[in-house]
Amino acid sequence: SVPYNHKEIEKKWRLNWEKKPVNVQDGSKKEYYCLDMFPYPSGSGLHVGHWRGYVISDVWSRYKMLNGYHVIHPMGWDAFGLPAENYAIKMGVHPRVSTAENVANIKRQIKEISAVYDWDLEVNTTDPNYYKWTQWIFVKMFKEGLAYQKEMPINWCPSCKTGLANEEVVNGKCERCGAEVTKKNLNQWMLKITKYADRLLNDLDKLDWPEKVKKMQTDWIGKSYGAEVDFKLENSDEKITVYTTRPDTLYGATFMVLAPEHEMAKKLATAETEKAVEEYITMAANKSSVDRLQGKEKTGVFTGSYAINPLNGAKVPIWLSDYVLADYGTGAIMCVPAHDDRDFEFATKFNIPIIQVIAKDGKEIENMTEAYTDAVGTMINSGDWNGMESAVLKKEAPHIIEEKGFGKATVNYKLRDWVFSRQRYWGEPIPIIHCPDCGAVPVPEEELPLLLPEVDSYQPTGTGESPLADIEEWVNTTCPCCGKPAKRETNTMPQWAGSSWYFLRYVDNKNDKELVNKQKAHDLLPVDMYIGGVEHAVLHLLYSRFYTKFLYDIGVVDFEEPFAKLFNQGMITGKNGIKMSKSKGNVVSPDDLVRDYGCDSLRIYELFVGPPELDSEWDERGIDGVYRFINRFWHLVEDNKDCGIAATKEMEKTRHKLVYDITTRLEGFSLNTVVSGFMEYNNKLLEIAKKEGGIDKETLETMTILIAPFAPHIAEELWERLGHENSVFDNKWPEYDKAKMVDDEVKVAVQINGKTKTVIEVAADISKDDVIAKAKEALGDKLSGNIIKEIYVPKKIVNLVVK
Ligand code: ANZ
Ligand code: ZN
Repeated sequence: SVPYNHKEIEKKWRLNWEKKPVNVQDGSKKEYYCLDMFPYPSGSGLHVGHWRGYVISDVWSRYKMLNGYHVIHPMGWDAFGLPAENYAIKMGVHPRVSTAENVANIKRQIKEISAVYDWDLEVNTTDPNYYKWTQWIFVKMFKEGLAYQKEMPINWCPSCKTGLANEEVVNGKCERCGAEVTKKNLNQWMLKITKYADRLLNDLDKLDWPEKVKKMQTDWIGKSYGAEVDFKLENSDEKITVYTTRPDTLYGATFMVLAPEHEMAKKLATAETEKAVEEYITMAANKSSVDRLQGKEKTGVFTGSYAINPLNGAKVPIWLSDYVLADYGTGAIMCVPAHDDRDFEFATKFNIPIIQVIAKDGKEIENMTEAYTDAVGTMINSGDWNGMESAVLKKEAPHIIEEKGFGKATVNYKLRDWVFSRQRYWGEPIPIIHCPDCGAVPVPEEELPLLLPEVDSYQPTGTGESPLADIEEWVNTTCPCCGKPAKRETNTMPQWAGSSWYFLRYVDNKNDKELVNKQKAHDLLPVDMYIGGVEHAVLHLLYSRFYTKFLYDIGVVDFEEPFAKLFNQGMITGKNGIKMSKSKGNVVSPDDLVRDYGCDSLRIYELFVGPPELDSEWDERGIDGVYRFINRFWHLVEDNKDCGIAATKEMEKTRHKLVYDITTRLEGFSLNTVVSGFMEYNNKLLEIAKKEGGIDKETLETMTILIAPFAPHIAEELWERLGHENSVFDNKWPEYDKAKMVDDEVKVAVQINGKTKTVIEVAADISKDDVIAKAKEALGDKLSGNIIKEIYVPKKIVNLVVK
C-alpha cells in the first residue's frame, strides 16, 4: 500500500487551501468568533510553547466549522512595547524596522501551524491606521473626564526607566524585566478605571470564565465594606480618620498606625521624636508597596502623640509604619492586636497592650500567642457591646458609629486608577497639547492619528521625560483652542492600550470612518471563545473589559463584555518545569519538528503532552509515538478503503462509541484524552479489520472527519483517497446514537469446580473482574469455602475453583 508521506501531503493541502479556502461564509452560516491572544512579535520567534494555544484555538475553530459555523479566526500583532525599543537602543535599528522583520518571521512560523486564520482581518497596533483609534479612545476618555493628570508617586522601573501600572508590578518586580520597582514622583496621565469598579465586579457573573480568573479579578478590585471612624487627637481639636472593616473590634483598639506619607505624620512628631520620625519617613519612601505589605519584620516609629478612642475615651499612641499604605482607605488605621495578625505582630514587637474583645470558643485567652481573626464569638471587654455576636455587630457597628456621630459606613476598593503614561519612545503618543492658557487640550479628532515622530536616540532619559521631549519641532506646536504656542505631551501610552480593544478592530479592520461599524460589531461580537495564557488575568483581561464598557457607554458598541468564554491554556515548559526562554537556553523550536514529523504530528503532540489547562513539560521523544499513531491511522484508512465490507454490528457499535467519546471529550476541552481516544479506537479498528478482513467505509469516513480538526492535512488527503471531491471540512460533525452503543448481551454459565450452577446474562465485552463479581453475586450462598482460582472463558464460562 501507499506509505504515509507527510511532506508531500502537507505541501499539497496548504496550496489547495490557499486556492480554495475551507472557512467561507456562504450566506447561510452562523458566525462564531474564536480569538487567540495576539502575540508580541519578539525577535526570538515562536517556540513549541507558543504553538499550544494556537493549536487549541485552531482545533476549536475547525470543530465549530464542522458544526456548521463560519468562524472568525483572526491574527494580528501587539507590536508596541519595550523589547523592540530595547533592541533599537542596543542595535541601532529603528523599532519599526525590527518589528516589521519580526512580524514577517513569526507570520511565517504561524503559517506552519496551518491554522485557519483569516489574514484579511490582520491588525498591527503600531500601524497609524490602527493607533489612530487607540488615540481616539483616549481623546474620548479625556472628554468624558476619565483621562486626567495627577502628580503622584508611582511605581518606577529603574531599569526600563519608565513608570508602571500597579498591574505591571509582580511581587515588587517589573513585569517586563524583573528589576526591583521603586517609587518616583511624576505628573501622570491616569485613566479612571475605578469609576467602573462595581460594573467590572458585578458583570463577572455573566461570564463563562475559569473561576480562578474571576477570583483574581474580584480580589484585584477588592471591594470591602466597613467604616471610617474619627479619632480626636489628645489636647487638640484635630482628628484622624481611620478605615476599618472590623468596627466591631473598636474597644480593642490599643494603638493607631499612620502611613509614613500621611499628611499628619510629620506634624505629630514631638521634639524628642522628630528626628526618628523624619528618618523613618525617608526610608519608607524608597520601598515598593509589595515589600511594604509582605516585608519580613514590622518596622515603625512612635510619633509621640496620642489619639482618643471615641467609644471609651481611651488614650491610644499613634505610630507610623510602612505596613499601612497611603493610598488605601484613609492611610490610617486603628490597630486591634488581639484580632489582626499584622497588628499583633507589631504590638508584640513594640510592647503595646493587647485587649481581646471577641471570646474564642466562649473564652478569654490567657496569654495570646496569635491573633484571633475570625468574626465569630461573643463580644467581651466592650462596654455596652458585651454579649453581642461579633458577626452581627460587624454589620451594625458602621451604623451605630454613624448615629453617634464619629464616623460613617463606607465601601472601599483596592482597585486604583490606571497609571497610563510611559516615558518611552515606542508607543502611541498621547494626543494632548499643553497650552499655558487653556491647559491640557486634546488633539482634534480629525487630526488623528498623531504620528509617532522619528528620533535619533531611543535611549530613555531617566528624567521622567520620554525621548520625544528632545524633538523640538515636534514638541512645539500651537494650541488647537486659542492658537497660541503650546507644547505636545511627550509621554506615550502603555502597551496595554492597543490590546484593550483589538478584538473590535479585527472585524472591521479597514474602516477609516469609525473604530468599528456598530452593526458589524453587533453581529460578530462578543468573542465566543477567547484562548490565551492565565498571566493576563488582571492586566489585559481587566483593561479590555474596562475599554469595552467605556465604548458601550459612548455608544460605539452595544455590548458590555468583550469575551463570553475564556480558556486559559497552561504553559509548555522545558525539563523540570522551567519556563522556556532564550536566556535559559531551553527553547524548543517547532521548525525542525515540522520538517521531520510534519505539522499534523506536531499539532497532535502539542495536545497529547497533557491536559491543556495545566502546565506540561516538553519531552521531545514523545512525538515519535504520535508519528507512529498517524502512520497507523493512515494505514487503517488507506489499506481498508476499498475492501467493500459492510458494517458488522461490532463495527457499527465501535463507530458510535468513537463519535460519542471524541465529542464529549472535545466539548469538555479534554483535548489530551481526545488524542488518546483516537489512538485506542485506531488500534481497536485495526484489530477488527484483521479479524473481519476490513472495515466498512462509513466507519473509516467517520474517523477521518473526527480527526480533521486535529490533523487537517492527512484528513483531507484520506478524504480524497476515500473517493470524495469536496473538502473534509464540508462535512457535518458526525452524530452518535446511544442506543447503538449498547453492548450485546451473552449468556455465560457459572460453575463451581466445573459444575454449572446457574447462567447469567452479561455484556459481550465485559471485563474478567466484572463478570466474576456478577457470577459471585448470582451464586449467593451457593458459594462457600475458599476460592483458589477464578477462570473466565470469554462469552462462555465462569468457573470458580473452591476448596
Ligand atoms: C481594625 C481591624 C481589626 C482591622 C481587626 C482588621 C482586623 P481589607 O479587607 O483589605 O479592606 N487597613 C485599612 N487601611 C489600611 C491601609 N491603608 N494599609 C494597610 N492596612 C489597612 O482590610 C481592611 C483592614 O485593613 C482594615 O480593618 C484595617 O485594619 C486595615 F481585627 O481595622 B482593620
Ligand atoms: Zn490654548
